Amino acid sequence: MSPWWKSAVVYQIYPRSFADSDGDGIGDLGGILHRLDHLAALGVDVIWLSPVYRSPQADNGYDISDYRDIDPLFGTLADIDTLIAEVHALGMKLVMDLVVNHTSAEHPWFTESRSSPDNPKRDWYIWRDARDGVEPNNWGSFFSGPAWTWDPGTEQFYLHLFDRTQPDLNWHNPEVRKAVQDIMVWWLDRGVDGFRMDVINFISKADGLPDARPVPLQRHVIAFDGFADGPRVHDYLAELTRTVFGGRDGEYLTVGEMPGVTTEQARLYTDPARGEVDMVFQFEHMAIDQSPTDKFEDRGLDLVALKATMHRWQAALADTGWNSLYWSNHDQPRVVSRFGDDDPAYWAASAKALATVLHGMRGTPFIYQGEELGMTNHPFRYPQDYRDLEAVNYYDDVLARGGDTAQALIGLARMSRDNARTPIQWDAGEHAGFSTGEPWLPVNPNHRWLNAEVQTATTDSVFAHYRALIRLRHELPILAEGDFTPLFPDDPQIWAYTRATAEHRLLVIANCGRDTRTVDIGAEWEGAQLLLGNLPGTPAASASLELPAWDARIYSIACHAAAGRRPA
Ligand code: TEU
Repeated sequence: MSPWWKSAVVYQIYPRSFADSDGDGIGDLGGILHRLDHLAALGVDVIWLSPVYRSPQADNGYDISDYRDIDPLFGTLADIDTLIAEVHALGMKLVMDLVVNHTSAEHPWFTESRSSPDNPKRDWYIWRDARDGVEPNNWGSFFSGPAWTWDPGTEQFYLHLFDRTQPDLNWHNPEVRKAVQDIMVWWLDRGVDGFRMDVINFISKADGLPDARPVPLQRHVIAFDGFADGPRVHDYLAELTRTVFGGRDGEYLTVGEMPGVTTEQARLYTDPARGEVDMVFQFEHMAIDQSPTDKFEDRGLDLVALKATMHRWQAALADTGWNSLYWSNHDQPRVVSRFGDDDPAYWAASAKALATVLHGMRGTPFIYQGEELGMTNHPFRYPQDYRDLEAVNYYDDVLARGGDTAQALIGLARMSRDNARTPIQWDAGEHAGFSTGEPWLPVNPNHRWLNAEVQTATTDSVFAHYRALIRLRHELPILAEGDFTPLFPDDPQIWAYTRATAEHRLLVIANCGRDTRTVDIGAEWEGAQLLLGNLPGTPAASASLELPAWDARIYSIACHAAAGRRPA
């Protein structure tokens, strides 16, 4: 029997920006509890909660100082118990974010580790001597500068792939692995239904921590070849699954967030026979409009390339393994502004068209909070508008090396993670119904017309379209199981593919642009039933379709011939 998560839809909550119950301008568990009806109405199966553990919040909770407590910003352990119970009562599941490639520098493990070279926890992190008076290798941090920070007290460098406040754990040490297992079991005992595992393909670093291939004009290099999919990562994940779930892993969901993962590696990670993770969250399609050496340098969207990468992943995991499908998360700009068209004339149709092509694919769809409303990028303008440490460090870095700050601001406005983190737009009122206090990041001014209250009361809203797509996934096994075949791969504006089982065929087709297009889909689709369209008055299929701007459709035909061939 197929695992339950193959026909499930996951919804990601970024708690800081979802809903605030106590008026401090920061979202919290009480706020989530209060808004669970929104998720029940949408029809999602699983909630993935971004980190709510105790944390200094340098990276908004991705820097954890106590894995067994809730940050007072968000509430208490009693609140999470209530949330787990309420989510279950509504028939949904709750998956926690597990951030264990690194801890916060304020975690007691690290305080001990840095206290002296012979502290028993010294080896829980990655410490090295200086090389010729500088960092031990040329690795750079994802958040600008070197991936090493000097500790004057013990006169060694420690490794941090992310911020200096996020030291990397040494997974080579069995005590570290045991400590992580214990944390996971502790949360399963509390009733959670699985984990989204942050940068989990980074936990095994290359032996000897070799220099990365140099990049011209860059002193520090993001060294994917040095830490992604390293030598022991598969062993560590298999060990984790074995020890934590003890054969009951089918009941739970594990999602490995894996930047830089290749399709070949993803097949290994998600091969059920190997018992590592259920699905990977990969990033190839998120890099399509970015320069390889600077994510804020916009290359523009090449739709043919975007389709090609998504289709390659569909093919690569067709027989073994499983894809997760997503357009956005808390680290990416809003998809309707990025790959769609947020001009008011095209905004709704393009949000629905993008949703349609994603949710028609094989894999488990993830919806990031606000995406179901078609929330857009924020009109950020000035350096001081940003809260995210990645954006702040990037700007400071450009400034320090005398770079083009005007260009940097254009890049940040398009790509900054803060675009995804503005408060959810619940209604047209003050602070968009997110909080009674001043929100930690400003509300998008378009909440006057773009908000949940309007959309849940409207039958042709972006929200209603997402709800319809989720319902289709629950009702039609073909969406989970059917084969995937791309059509018109070289067309720069039409995104189309078929899904097929022996009994049933679907055609998913979208015009990803403003110009009307006529597309010849062939006589076999003549008269096919329209399952879902995003514009009013969409007809049944004909051999040739006329698709206005951002028109998206799903057509269905039952294959009687195939059914007739079945043995009696
Ligand atoms: O992100 C991992 C990651 O590599 C990226 O998505 C990253 O945030 C981006 O490329 C930076 O340019 C995860 C979390 O999702 C992210 O929020 C955390 O900041 C990061 O790990 C560290 O825990």
